[in-house]
Amino acid sequence: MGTPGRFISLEGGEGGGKSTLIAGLRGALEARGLEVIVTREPGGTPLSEQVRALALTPPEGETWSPLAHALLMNTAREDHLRKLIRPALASGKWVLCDRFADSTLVYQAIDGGDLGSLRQIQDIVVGDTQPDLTFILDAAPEDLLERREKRAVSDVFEAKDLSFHQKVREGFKAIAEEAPERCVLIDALMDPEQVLEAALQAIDARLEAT
Ligand code: T5A
Repeated sequence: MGTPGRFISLEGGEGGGKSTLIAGLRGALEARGLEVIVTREPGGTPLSEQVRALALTPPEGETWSPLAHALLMNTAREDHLRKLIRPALASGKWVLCDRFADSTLVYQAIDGGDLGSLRQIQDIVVGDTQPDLTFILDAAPEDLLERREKRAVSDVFEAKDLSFHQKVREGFKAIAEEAPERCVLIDALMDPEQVLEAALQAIDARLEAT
């Protein structure tokens, strides 16, 4: 068997620039001759994309409990890992994933999910398939307001107020402090080119990317 690929997740609050960074990373890594898969959570496989719709845009007037939400995210994740992420890594591809398990620990805990239970579910679903590297795009939520508004996304989290987004920021920062060997905090207010440069530097410092 050849060398396995690398798994990189991108995290942070809404509108932080994850999709923009992923596009840049894909180009830069492909230019190095690497095979790159870009995917997202919740989603990434046909079944998980259906779960995404159910989780993020439930029928009007309906809401999920934090536990049910976490189970949905992890149901989607199990399918995504089994059908796309693990096979891609095993065949030597690099996987760039727009959000992964850290998002469940942050968002569903803020909504009231019990952190111990969330971690237990995550252990079962994710197992050893932890990202090799996680970029957390960080900025004060008020500084990202304009960007968020530009996107015209309307899902169950977009409607929340600034204090919710502040908790999201703190949640991701806490994860970065807990797992410094995996996580790299990037200032999301830098120019897209500078954000990409910071990410590539971290890849070069921490992973073999040649
Ligand atoms: N969720 C997800 C959970 O609750 N639990 C879970 O387990 C998981 C996996 C959807 C929601 O799902 C929740 C969390 C989320 O609320 P999502 O689809 O990732 O998650 O939605 P968003 O976080 O809202 O992601 P977006 O794709 O909408 O935003 P991005 O990717 O962070 O930002 P991006 O790149 O689209 O950029 C936004 C705007 O800013 C500009 C872009 O051009 C764009 O207009 N921009 C910049 N401008 C200036 N400088 C930069 N550096 C810029 N980078 C981007």
